[in-house]
Amino acid sequence: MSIMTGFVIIVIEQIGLFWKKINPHPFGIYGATQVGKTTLHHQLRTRGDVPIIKERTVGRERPLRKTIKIDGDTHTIKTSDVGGENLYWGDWIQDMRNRKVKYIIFMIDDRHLDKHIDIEQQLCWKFLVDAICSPYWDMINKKQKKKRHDFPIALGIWANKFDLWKDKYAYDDIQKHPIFDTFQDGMRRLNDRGIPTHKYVVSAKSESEMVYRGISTMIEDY
Ligand SMILES: Nc1nc2c(ncn2[C@@H]2O[C@H](COP(=O)(O)OP(=O)(O)OP(=O)(O)O)[C@@H](O)[C@H]2O)c(=O)[nH]1
Ligand SMILES: [Mg+2]
Repeated sequence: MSIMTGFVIIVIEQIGLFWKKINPHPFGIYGATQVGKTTLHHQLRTRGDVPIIKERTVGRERPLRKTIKIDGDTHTIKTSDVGGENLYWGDWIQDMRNRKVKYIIFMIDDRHLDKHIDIEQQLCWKFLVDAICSPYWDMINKKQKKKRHDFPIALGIWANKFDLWKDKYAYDDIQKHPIFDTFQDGMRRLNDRGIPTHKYVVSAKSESEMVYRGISTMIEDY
């Protein structure tokens, strides 16, 4: 290989890296209150152990870039932290629409297994799946028809706080863990719409590598 060819390859690589940096992948992170969305945002910004977050997020925060590096690969993503209390669920849809979100992470924890009467996660999951699958942005009045590129590329269900529930329930294969069972129907509906889904397990508070690997898998596999 001549020096010139080597030089051209390096320049192309640098342009690729620069392009990735100025074109962050728009990620939307949603899920019921207290599942760990703000914690995940902190983990994406500062690799390490995230302090306990006491405040609940109010409304939708300004979108910010985050650069993650894993196995020599670098990805830049952009996310906006949104509250999970039910009065903010409408903000999730605004966030998807305004920022043209391409990858969605729906975070859950084990509250529905721990306390069967707590169905908050199932309710907001149904709300989100209905909104994504709807051909209209305004579902009620059947107005503002979506275009093809308005649908996300992929959705990941991320079961968070693994450190707290890993020994609580019996399972053979983590992919078939009962924590995901109740969300299966919605995943099928998304698949029927042509949106692939994946299941993932994390401890956003303490395991930065799990978080970074999950993000890079979504970008690279879909
Ligand atoms: N043990 C453990 N606790 C976690 C983990 N992730 C989040 N938490 C805790 O769960 C609580 C809620 O986390 P937040 O990040 O504030 O949750 P949120 O989804 O942003 O909540 P809203 O803003 O109300 O929607 C906090 O006390 C976190 O410290 C985890 O991986 N392990
Ligand atoms: Mg929050």
